[in-house]
Amino acid sequence: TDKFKGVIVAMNSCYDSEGNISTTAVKKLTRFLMDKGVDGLYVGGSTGEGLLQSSDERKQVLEAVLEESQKAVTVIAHVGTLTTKESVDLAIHAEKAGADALSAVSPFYYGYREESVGKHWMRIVDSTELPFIIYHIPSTTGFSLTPSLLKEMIKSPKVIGIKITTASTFELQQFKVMGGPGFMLFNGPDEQFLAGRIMGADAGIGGTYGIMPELFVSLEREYRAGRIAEAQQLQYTINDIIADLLQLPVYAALKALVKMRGVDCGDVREPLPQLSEIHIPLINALYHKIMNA
Ligand code: SI3
Repeated sequence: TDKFKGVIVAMNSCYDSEGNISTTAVKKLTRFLMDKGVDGLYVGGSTGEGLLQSSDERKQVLEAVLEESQKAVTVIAHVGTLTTKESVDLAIHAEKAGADALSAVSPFYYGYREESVGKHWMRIVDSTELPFIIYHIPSTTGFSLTPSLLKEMIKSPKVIGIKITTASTFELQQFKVMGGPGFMLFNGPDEQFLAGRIMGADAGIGGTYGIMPELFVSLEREYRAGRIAEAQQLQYTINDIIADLLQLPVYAALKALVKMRGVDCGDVREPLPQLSEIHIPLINALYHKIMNA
């Protein structure tokens, strides 16, 4: 449906100076992104540090986002954890709190096979009435979604799509076809947002959108209007920024830039790498690039 189209920000979580969740800052970030015209928010994913938080903290973040957004944008709750029980608990909470959809990475650490991953995901799916978006990110989980598991999962009408964070638009397109009519693909790598859209992604979910929402909102608008040359130009501008970002500890850099854009979300949680003095000049240069783009 249209609810899941366009620019969906994988938003940061916000902490206070002591490192505790700051619901005030989460709401401020939600407002900032909404004011920029994004279509949706993806809460507690990779950029959102969900896997570095307790369940209770994850619930606090999601509730703050939902309180501030008041249904004006689509909110997808990432509920992936290491245990089925905890993910189901987060899913049930997300439904009660008013999220529009669920999403989860595959369970990791023990190197699960397809059968176990499928069971885990389906237990989450069956725990609520919400639509579910598979989060396919083999680079961090070590698990790669297979066509056979996808075929199994889409037997449930609640499984509405895949968020695909791999560099292959071929894989994206193949999953799109496999899913059949109405099945949605969400582009993961922000540096190929346009490529993903052209090959069949209905939307993008990304972490760098948060520091330059204007650029992604414009890119999406140009793409929808069929102005591909303009869209490509915007993607080039974005990629010049992302290329610099990738020289830095990315998640920490995103938070530094979100702060420069007016919302202090604190530092990333350990063991994620923090910024150091040597990174500051590049961060400042990046900020200027973004503001002058
Ligand atoms: O869950 C999330 O935070 C995401 O949306 C992940 C997203 O695909 C990001 N990838 C990772 C591994 O975090 C991208 O937004 C990524 O940061 C960006 O493309 C820069 O490479």
